Amino acid sequence: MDRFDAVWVNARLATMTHGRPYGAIDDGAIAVKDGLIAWVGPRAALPDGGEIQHDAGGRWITPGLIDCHTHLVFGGDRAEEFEMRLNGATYEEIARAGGGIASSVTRTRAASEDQLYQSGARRLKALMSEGVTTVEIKSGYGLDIENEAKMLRVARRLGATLPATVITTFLGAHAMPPGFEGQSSDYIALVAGPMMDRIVAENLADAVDVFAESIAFSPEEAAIVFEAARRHGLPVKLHADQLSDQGGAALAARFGALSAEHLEYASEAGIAAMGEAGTVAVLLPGAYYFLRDTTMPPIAAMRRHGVDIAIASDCNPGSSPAVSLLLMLNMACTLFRLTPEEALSGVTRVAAKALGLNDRGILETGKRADFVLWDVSHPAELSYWIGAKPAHRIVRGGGILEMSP
Ligand code: DI6
Ligand code: FE
Repeated sequence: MDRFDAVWVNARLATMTHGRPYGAIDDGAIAVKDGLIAWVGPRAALPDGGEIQHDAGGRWITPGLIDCHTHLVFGGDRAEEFEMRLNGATYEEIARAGGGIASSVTRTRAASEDQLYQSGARRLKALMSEGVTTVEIKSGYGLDIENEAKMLRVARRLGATLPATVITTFLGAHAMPPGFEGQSSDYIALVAGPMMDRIVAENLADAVDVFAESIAFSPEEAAIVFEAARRHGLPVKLHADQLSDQGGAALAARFGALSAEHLEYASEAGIAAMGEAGTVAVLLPGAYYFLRDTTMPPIAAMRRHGVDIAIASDCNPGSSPAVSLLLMLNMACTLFRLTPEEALSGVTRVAAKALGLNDRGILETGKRADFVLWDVSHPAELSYWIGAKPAHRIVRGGGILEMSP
């Protein structure tokens, strides 16, 4: 029996492990067996045993990219609200007037499962064409039992039919649905009770998320949903302090959340608590950009308190209609002043941590053989170009993807 199924040689590896910048190995090799990395290191030390040899042509190889925060399953779009905002309305005003998330809820409820699958697949394929091999998808535009289950079934089907790992997150507490005006405690009881029971019974969610915000739910309401998630053994995450300081970062930390997202208005104390808890900060520069926010997330505090930073697209119809994770790397650097190395860690090693996955995100023996060959001469180019398509070949579970560009 061959020791390896295939060996990739003549590569420069950005392993994204600690130590050297990018965990770089100059003249590197990766051996694959049964979908996993069986060996990785300098080519000169590569043991014998590769049946098929692939020449990477001196290209850089990174782990497959991970988009750890998206809402890419939804009906319709919100281009008309984009126009309203350009004519002077704010995101919050549109939301309070019954638009915003609620208008996507109407369109998502009206869409069939096949329609949602088709439009979601288009967006997922756009992400994948840039080297994304793992993506998280949230519910949150159904907001009743049937439609939340429908969205999550579509997300599961995307993962089952397309060559990407899909992690699903139940975000029933995304906004108040029509019919529950002024009865948020009733709606939260539904989300934390029958809705979550059904989602769990059908194994539709890998995690639970809440939008804690003045236009959504209070920290106390988020805590009720988190308690229910805990009873079901599901990890939690939180849309925290995006538009105002709600104490979301500290709440996420208190529940040992995998991640807290957005965080533009998070306090230093909240960030410190996240550092203590090991909760990842997921930054979403697409939403910051698209809503023309001017309050930066407290990056310096995150660095000071040892909070790991991930970057994601937040792909959604209202605040970040983004289907390019590489553009988010560029924005993380230009808008948030992250270094290109921090940005790349944020869509590989740290993004895996934000999803609770320890089988991917770095090039290391035993991890999944998900990696990308790039037509770049330095990994910083992945953050530098705008609109380039530098992915040369995408390998997932050891196999070359046919859709490789
Ligand atoms: N924060 C966001 O940026 C998205 N969801 C959330 O909780 C926006 C969702 C939308 O506007 O449709
Ligand atoms: Fe989001």
